[in-house]
Amino acid sequence: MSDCIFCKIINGEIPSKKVYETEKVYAFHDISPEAPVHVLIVPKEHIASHNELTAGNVGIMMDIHLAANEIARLMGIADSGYRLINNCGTDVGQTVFHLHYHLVGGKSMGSKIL
Ligand code: D5M
Repeated sequence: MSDCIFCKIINGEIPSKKVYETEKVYAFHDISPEAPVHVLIVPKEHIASHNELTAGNVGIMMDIHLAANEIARLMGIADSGYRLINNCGTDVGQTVFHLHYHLVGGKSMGSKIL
C-alpha cells in the first residue's frame, strides 16, 4: 500500500533497524521503545489490522508466531519472558494500520494486562 509507513519500511523506502526477516515477515526495533526489548513483527503483505484477518490470509499468523519465538531467542529473553501485543483499532491505541505485533520484554512487568 503506497501510503503505509510499514510497507515503506518493508520495501526499504524508510530506514529501520532490522532484527529478523523471512519471506513473509519483517521485524525491526520500535522507534519509541517502551521496554528494553521492543520489536515490531509485521507481515510483508499489507493487512490493515487484526480485523482484516480472514480464512484466506490467517496463515500469516503462523509465520508471525514462529518469528516471535526466534526473535525472543535472538534477544535473549525466551526464558525470562516476553509479551506479544496487538493493538486493533483506535480505542486501544493502534496508530499504524498495518498489522503488527509488539514483542516486549527484558524487564519484569508483572502479570497485569492493563
Ligand atoms: O504501534 C505502532 C508502533 O509503530 C509504535 O510503537 C511506534 C512504531 N513506529 C512508528 N513509526 C516507526 C518507524 N519509522 N520505525 C519504527 N517504529 C515505528 P501501534 O500498536 O499502532 O500503536
